[in-house]
Amino acid sequence: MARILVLHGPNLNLLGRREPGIYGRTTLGEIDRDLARLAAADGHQLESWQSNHEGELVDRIQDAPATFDGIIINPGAFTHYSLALRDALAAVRLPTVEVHLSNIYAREDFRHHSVVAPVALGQISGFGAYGYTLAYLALRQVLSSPKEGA
Ligand code: CA2
Repeated sequence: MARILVLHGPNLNLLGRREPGIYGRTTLGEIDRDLARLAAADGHQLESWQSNHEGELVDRIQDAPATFDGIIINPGAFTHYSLALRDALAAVRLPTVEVHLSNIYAREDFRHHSVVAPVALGQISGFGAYGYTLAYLALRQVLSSPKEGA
């Protein structure tokens, strides 16, 4: 049984209610519910959490190894500049998948760079809410593979 923490960064609580042309019509509640169902069907545990506050996200990442085996994170705008989030993810060393609803490389230049990507296993960008399902499948695969050297 794997335990997965899903973290959503700032403004993602507005999903489905504003800017549907960029971020789609699916609400964060719907994304979290679908992920929880997917994980439960596989016999895994999954908990989702959103915050608009950088320090709260850092706290959740720091606490994660006590309770979780891996992280799925959409850091929102923090993606592009939060060295605090990057350092926290690097420190805990849990397998992490970075998700973006939009294709950040097809948008403004300032969104083309992720400071989180180098400490993530990989990044999924541009598939809307389905990106979270893809991230879950990727993390499930990694967590079910035998550890090298074990
Ligand atoms: O595409 C993504 O998932 C982003 O992480 C979303 C962030 C943005 O700053 C990143 O560059 C890419 C913004 C999240 C804001 O979410 C909203 C949702 C609905 C209405 C307004 C904002």
